[in-house]
Amino acid sequence: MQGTPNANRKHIVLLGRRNAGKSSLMNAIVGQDVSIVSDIKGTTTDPITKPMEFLPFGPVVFVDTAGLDDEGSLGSLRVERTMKVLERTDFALYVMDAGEAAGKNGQEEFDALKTLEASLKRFRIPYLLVFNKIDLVEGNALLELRSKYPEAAFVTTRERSDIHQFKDLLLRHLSQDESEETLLGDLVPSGGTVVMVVPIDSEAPKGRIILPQVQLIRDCLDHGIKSYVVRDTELQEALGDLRRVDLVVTDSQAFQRVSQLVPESIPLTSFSILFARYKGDIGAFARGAEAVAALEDGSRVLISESCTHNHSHEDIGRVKIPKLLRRHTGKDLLFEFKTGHDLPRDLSAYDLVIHCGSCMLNRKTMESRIALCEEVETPITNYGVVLALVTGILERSLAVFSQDAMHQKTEPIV
Ligand SMILES: Nc1nc2c(ncn2[C@@H]2O[C@H](COP(=O)(O)OP(=O)(O)OP(=O)(O)O)[C@@H](O)[C@H]2O)c(=O)[nH]1
Ligand code: SF4
Ligand SMILES: [Mg+2]
Repeated sequence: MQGTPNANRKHIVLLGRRNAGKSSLMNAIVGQDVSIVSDIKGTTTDPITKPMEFLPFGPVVFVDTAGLDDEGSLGSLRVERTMKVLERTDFALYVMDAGEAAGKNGQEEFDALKTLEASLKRFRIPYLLVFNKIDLVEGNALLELRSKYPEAAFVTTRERSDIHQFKDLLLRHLSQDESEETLLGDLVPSGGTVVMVVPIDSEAPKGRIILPQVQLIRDCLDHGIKSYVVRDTELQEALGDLRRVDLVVTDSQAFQRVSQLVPESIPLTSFSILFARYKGDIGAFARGAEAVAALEDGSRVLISESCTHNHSHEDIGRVKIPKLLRRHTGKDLLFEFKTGHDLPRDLSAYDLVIHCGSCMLNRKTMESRIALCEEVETPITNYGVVLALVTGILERSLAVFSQDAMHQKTEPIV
């Protein structure tokens, strides 16, 4: 799992006020000095990431952040950076100095947590309150804290045994919050059969198949699903060979050709639709696609692309989608483009947001972005779904998801 990209790792973020011991705790958890520790407030200035295998849970990335109470103009920029990290946070550790919490200004500590709670709620981030530096608190005051916050963790980064126990507790929390994420393990029963169609044309990279296809094969193996990989030219023969096929997944470019070969009784979808569901919320994206019909002359459409360097996508976002959407709607649409990590602040100014496939982002980031759009009632969809819409294949490629699965990925189709 060494090569697991950060986009596929659970992001566990350490938050709290300056000097609470966030960096000390991160170093203790990962067993390395990755983040600088000092008694000077504001030592950590930028988010520090450390990917690791957190067994038996799996691949995670820990993120240490700057203190939330940082001051001055530079300080508030740092706080802004920390808050930005929330967008991609799957689980937060809120670190509080137990000595401060039990002291005469303790209320300040809890007020700071209360302020942050609104943001944690907004992005639906579960969190664990961690009282650190318990070695500095005398017995009775510590007992009082423990009885007031029975769900919290109590540690000192000075004690190795505390950290071991803390890691076990964290693992239990992570496993609790874990809903299984799968590309198609919930669509096809174990023992079922999937045929993948991978055209080998001039666009296919020489000598290999691309990562989404590899990931789908792995997902089938994980779920005991038999997968067959064929070119479009051998598809008909393959369908004849197999007694039963539960699902056909094709490259979108070949969808129309493939849909003529696959009988209506066999569900058919595309790699990009499966990934739109895996990396976001296919129900929200499908609703976003419905909003295309309501676009008018002068409607503002934001095209959001996460990487600034990906030239092969430039054509899709900047040229192909605007051209196809103008033709599909017959309207004079106004397109704006945004590349990079942030969405514009005022999303209510747009009639539709079309996001890239977000392969370099974790699922949480897309969920946060969808939530931000929903807050201001701006529909959001993605490249794969829009391309399926304008080429007339959306309906069939979504039919594999039952109504329930459009909102929650649970219902098997067979
Ligand atoms: N007594 C005691 N001191 C601790 C403990 N954990 C951390 N410290 C000390 O607290 C100070 C601050 O620790 P850091 O880990 O740098 O705190 P931080 O939250 O990362 O601080 P910033 O990066 O400034 O926001 C350092 O002097 C640490 O040695 C602990 O469990 N007990
Ligand atoms: S689809 Fe992936 S590679 Fe392309 S811009 Fe989005 S995140 Fe980057
Ligand atoms: Mg620090």
